[in-house]
Amino acid sequence: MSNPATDFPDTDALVGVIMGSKNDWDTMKHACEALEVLGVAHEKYVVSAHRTPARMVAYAAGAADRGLKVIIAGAGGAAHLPGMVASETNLPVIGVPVQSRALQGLDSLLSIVQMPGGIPVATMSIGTSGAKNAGILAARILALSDAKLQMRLADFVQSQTDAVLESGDLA
Ligand code: RP5
Repeated sequence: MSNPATDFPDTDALVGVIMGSKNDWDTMKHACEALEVLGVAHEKYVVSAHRTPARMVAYAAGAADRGLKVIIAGAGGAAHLPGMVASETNLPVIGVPVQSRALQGLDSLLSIVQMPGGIPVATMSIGTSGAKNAGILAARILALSDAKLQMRLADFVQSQTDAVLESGDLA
């Protein structure tokens, strides 16, 4: 019998975006928005290392078989999710430190970035910029074997450059 807590449906997604709490969505939506802009199929789930550990192991261990190529994991505070996920899969894992209330995300950053040798997590900056960059980095990884995505990334970078130049210089 299937268990909705630990069984994940078939998917066409290439990137899995997971977060430790629904409260992380305000940050993690920036990863999904970047993937949307770049036309990268993705899925999103709340998966907590501490509150739903069995679900976390099931997601990470099954990710490659479900066709995912990259996992973006965001968490705040004692942010063990990215590292634990990286220990249960050989897919590249990108960690996003969510800004915490008590310590403004420094706790999240240090929890994610200080991985022991052998289990890498590509750690982004704290908060929304980190989440956005996580989406873009995932796209860059996928673009290594996707020429069309490479072109969309080049257009994206060019449009950023154009926007800065068009906004004019200081008076
Ligand atoms: C972490 O604890 C989550 O990633 C979240 O950032 C933090 C607080 O979670 P809530 O208490 O807001 O659900 O697991």
